[in-house]
Amino acid sequence: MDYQWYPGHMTKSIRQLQDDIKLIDLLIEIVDARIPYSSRNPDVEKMCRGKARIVILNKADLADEAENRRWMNYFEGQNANPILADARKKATLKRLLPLVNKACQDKIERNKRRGIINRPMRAMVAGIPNVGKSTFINSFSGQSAAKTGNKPGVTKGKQWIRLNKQIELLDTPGLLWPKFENQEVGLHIALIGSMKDENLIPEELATELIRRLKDHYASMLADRYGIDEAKDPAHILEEVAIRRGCLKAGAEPDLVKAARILIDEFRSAKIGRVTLESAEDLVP
Ligand SMILES: Nc1nc2c(ncn2[C@@H]2O[C@H](COP(=O)(O)OP(=O)(O)OP(=O)(O)O)[C@@H](O)[C@H]2O)c(=O)[nH]1
Ligand SMILES: [Mg+2]
Repeated sequence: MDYQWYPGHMTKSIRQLQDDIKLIDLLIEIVDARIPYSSRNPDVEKMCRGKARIVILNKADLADEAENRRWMNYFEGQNANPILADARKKATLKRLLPLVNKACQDKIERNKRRGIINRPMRAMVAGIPNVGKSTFINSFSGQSAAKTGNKPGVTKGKQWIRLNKQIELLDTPGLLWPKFENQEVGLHIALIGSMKDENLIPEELATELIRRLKDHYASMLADRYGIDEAKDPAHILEEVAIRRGCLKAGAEPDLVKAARILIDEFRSAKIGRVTLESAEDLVP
């Protein structure tokens, strides 16, 4: 099947994003730690020239810890100011504040030279669907933040959340469209749940997931479902159905039901912490 992006209503959000980026000093790009490559937006780089950047590897609690470390190294090598995060946790935010200062250092110093002192940095969160943007803003603003309200002039109609003396956050996140350079990227986005499930074929997604787990996470499927991993993905799915009692009339294995279980248990990391893309593949 074709792993397509939400067609249609992206043009509006692109324009919105371009307008919002003009107002900010810092872009906080949230990516999914299980697919840091595919969940990054291809055009953000261009749109954010001259702005400070932070890359949040979110849902790191669901991703493979060894891969988390590799991705941190990779992004550090790109001076992208990365941080591993669970956006639901307050501890994440504590680690984030010093990073904001580091990322914005140039801007803060430029301001100082121009006599502008104590002006908070204005930040915005952006990311593809379901990556944790709202969760992040909620954790952040739940902390101690007060809405600073509409400000006239440059920020007509925008709500800013005052986090502390140093940072204000735009309270609506930017929705990014991911890259769709090939089917692999689309598949990964579908697997983590950032594509509308009603457009997907569960058995096909599950079979692709099984293929990847067999290759990169040997014995994970066997441990969880008690199946024989040597079999091919389609047979493994059938066995998962049988093991989990997913049967249709006439004791036929219900592959759709089994596929949904497998995908859910992958997405919630019940099956184990899995990263689908290795940073090593990007390093020459
Ligand atoms: N395990 C885990 N779950 C998270 C994390 N961050 C967010 N979630 C969950 O991921 C789901 C999506 O989070 P949202 O904050 O709604 O994502 P969003 O980017 O605002 O999504 P859209 O508004 O649809 O674009 C929710 O069920 C969150 O509880 C995280 O770091 N770890
Ligand atoms: Mg949201």
